[in-house]
Amino acid sequence: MIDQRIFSRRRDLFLDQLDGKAAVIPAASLVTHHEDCDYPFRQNSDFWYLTGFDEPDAVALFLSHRPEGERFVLFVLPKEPGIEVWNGFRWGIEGAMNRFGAEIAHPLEELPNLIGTYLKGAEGISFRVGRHPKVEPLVLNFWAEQLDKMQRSGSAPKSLEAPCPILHQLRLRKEMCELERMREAARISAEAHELARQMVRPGMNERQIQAVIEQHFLAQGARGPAYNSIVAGGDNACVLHYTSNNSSLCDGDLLLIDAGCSLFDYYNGDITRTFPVNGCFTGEQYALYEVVLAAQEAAIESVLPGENAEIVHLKAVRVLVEGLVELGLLQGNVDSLIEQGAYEHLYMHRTGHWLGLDVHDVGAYRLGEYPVELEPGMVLTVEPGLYVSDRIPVPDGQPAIHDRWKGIGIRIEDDVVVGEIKPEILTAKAMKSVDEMQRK
Ligand SMILES: [Mn+2]
Repeated sequence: MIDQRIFSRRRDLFLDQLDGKAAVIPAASLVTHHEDCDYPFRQNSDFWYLTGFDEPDAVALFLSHRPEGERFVLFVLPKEPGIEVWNGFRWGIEGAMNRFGAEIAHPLEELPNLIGTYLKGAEGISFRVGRHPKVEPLVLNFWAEQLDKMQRSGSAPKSLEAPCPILHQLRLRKEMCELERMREAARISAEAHELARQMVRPGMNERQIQAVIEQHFLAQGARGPAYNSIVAGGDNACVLHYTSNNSSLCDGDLLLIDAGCSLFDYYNGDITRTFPVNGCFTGEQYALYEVVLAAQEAAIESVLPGENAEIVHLKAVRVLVEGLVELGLLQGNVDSLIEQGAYEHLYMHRTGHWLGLDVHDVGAYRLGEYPVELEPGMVLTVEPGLYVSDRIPVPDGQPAIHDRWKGIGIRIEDDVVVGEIKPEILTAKAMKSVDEMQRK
């Protein structure tokens, strides 16, 4: 787990950059699944990043305008044995201070009364509007009152700004301890993919494979799946967010699995592998698999300092389009096919995303006109694919697709750290070579 000193250092960095402003960062709330039942609790990643506190409804204040010793204030659900006997342990006020380093802590119900006292004197307020319906009116009312009084008081917060640019810039570059946790999430996720591939046989249901994968996550001490696992046989793999996972696996089809675990401190793995259900590629499957694998390997090679996510994407697209032209699934000049997007009926998504506390992690891909340069310690997924189905019409001028190609969906995804000299593939323990994907 991440040491408390790490959270404390992050708070110092955040407070430094707030520069006279006050930030209000709320925790997540429980979400109702159906009457009387909640979804498993999932902490807000910004709140977690700064506090390591895993309870719902708390609110953290970061007060860079206040003297030392009064800059990190937590409002938490108080200890209440009568409620804890139903819903479990709470750290309460004492725990918030002694265990989580809050300099001051209060019961949550005092937030409406006290928020003004703490925010007063701040030059601006840093708060994400539109996301926290219970806390937002408190922040806005305070600001409105201060503005009303400003003529006489002479001061009021001058701006309301989003905390995201500061926080997400910090979160984009992973610390050593974060990379350690991501290696662990990747290890468990990769092992689960290996287990799944070894046991798949024609006639099994997709759910049985999902169970094997998710059982391994839990048995290895992960919190659970990082996102809804995709276990998609045959044509189901051409539905990018297929999660019903309830079809029978057919002899002769491919199986695409996109699954990764989330650890208790919310670091995530995100892996996709595709292989034949019966252990043997058909000619068409083999040909397309080789193209996707070549595209993925070429793209991973460019996960280096100074490159950017756009370059990684274009590397993959070029290899995919070249391969598709060679196979007769596209026709024309490679450069103009890329320029026109004439491949998008076969490859309709981007090649990757940042990975961290959120699976689609925060951090800008572009700043204005310019793509963000990759730096050591950034982590992104590299996940090209090809999806051959009737869902998207073939664009004018491109060849009709013969039935023998249809129902093939392939994606190969690894989690990659931008390395000084070469990329570090966190998920390398999940096999992907053509030979490894086949059963002898
Ligand atoms: Mn992904």
